Amino acid sequence: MDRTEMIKKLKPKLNEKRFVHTIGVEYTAANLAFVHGCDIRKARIAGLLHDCAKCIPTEEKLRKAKKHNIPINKSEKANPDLLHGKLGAYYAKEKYGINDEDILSAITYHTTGHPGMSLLDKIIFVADYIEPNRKMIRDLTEIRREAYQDLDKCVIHILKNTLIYLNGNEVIIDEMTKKTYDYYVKKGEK
Ligand code: DGI
Ligand code: FE
Ligand code: FE
Repeated sequence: MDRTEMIKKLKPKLNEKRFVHTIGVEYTAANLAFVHGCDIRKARIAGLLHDCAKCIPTEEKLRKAKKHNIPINKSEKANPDLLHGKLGAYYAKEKYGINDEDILSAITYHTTGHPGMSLLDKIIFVADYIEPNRKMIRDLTEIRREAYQDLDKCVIHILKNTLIYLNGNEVIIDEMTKKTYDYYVKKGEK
């Protein structure tokens, strides 16, 4: 499936704001791939499809995950919107014909990250946070600079701010978010 065909399929699945964000992530991921020496084609596809399941209604996300035998953890049960990464990777494969495990992993983990992320995983995780249509949030100017200068430092900064934000909202924090943060802080200390 080429990009035009992919977009034709994807656009009706998203609202206008999410589509604009998606194109922003695609181009930001491509730019990060230029700088950090990652496969540009993979970065663009992962960027395009990362939120393909985002606009499915919350309860339906849970239903679809069960239907497709996607494992659901405690925090995903409490907050099924977190499933849009795993569900997105499922649709990328089944509906968009993506069999590349690197792309599917980047989509799967784009919300929480995971310990030992690949370069492409990190690029999508970061591009999702910094793309130009994101509303200004704490430290975003600095985080955008770090994205091009020190990717691991940038990943830690995003996770740290996400954890602060989530703590403030008193929601259940996915174990993976915390694990990923601890992993990269430790890695940075070495
Ligand atoms: O899908 P996007 O909005 O582009 O970005 P995303 O996939 O990073 O999702 C962001 C949302 O996910 C935001 O509302 C915060 C939430 N989130 C991220 N990590 C966790 C989390 N929510 C909970 N409950 N627990 C987490 O660990
Ligand atoms: Fe997302
Ligand atoms: Fe996103």
